[in-house]
Amino acid sequence: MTEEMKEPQLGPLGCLGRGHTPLVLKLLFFIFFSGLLLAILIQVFKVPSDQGQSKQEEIYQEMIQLKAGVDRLCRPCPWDWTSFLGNCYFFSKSTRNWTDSVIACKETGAQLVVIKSHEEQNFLQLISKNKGHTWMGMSDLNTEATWHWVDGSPLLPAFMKYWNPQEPNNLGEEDCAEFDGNGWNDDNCDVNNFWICKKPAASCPNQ
Ligand SMILES: *[C@@H]1O[C@H](CO)[C@@H](O)[C@H](O)[C@H]1NC(C)=O
Ligand SMILES: [Ca+2]
Ligand SMILES: [Ca+2]
Repeated sequence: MTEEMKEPQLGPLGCLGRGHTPLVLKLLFFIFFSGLLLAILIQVFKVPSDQGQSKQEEIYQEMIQLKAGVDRLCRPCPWDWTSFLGNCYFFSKSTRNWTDSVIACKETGAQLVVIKSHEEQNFLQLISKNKGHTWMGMSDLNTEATWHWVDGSPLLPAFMKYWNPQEPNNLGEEDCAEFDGNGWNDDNCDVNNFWICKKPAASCPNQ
């Protein structure tokens, strides 16, 4: 009887007696676990996004390096050609007559060299002096003593100083211009000489 009476009393007493403490504890636990859960959730979502960002950064860096590598592979001039002031030059290792030299250059998408500047002239003259007689893209085949470049432009007076002394002399019909020693000479077009082809350099990034 006593135990039966106590039981229903204990229930409400227990609840009432310890009523405030568990509620506060429950609240504290709720707040604590909510905070913990939030922290875990933040970690769970933050870590992959951080890794995602660093992965992106890694790929970006690799792409920059790859582009730099490709840029280094880009060459302003073909292999075996020499780059000078924005143009590419091919210095032949064999010899041909003037007409065949014109053709040889055309076949590589270039022109038998047309000289446009004094720097270029001095550069080509020096190389040819060390090598031997070398054709340039200039002749008076159309009209004797009227010199034209293969691009159709006339020989400008500013460049006439490059003729060697007493040249051009048209000795026994000489209609093609060559590098000869320190300057130019008109020579028989059938003679086999070295030749120089010229074409514009390709534009490469950061070069
Ligand atoms: C140039 O050389 C080629 C090949 O040897 C020859 O066929 C051609 O007739 C020559 N041209 C001149 C103008 O000498
Ligand atoms: Ca001539
Ligand atoms: Ca001559």
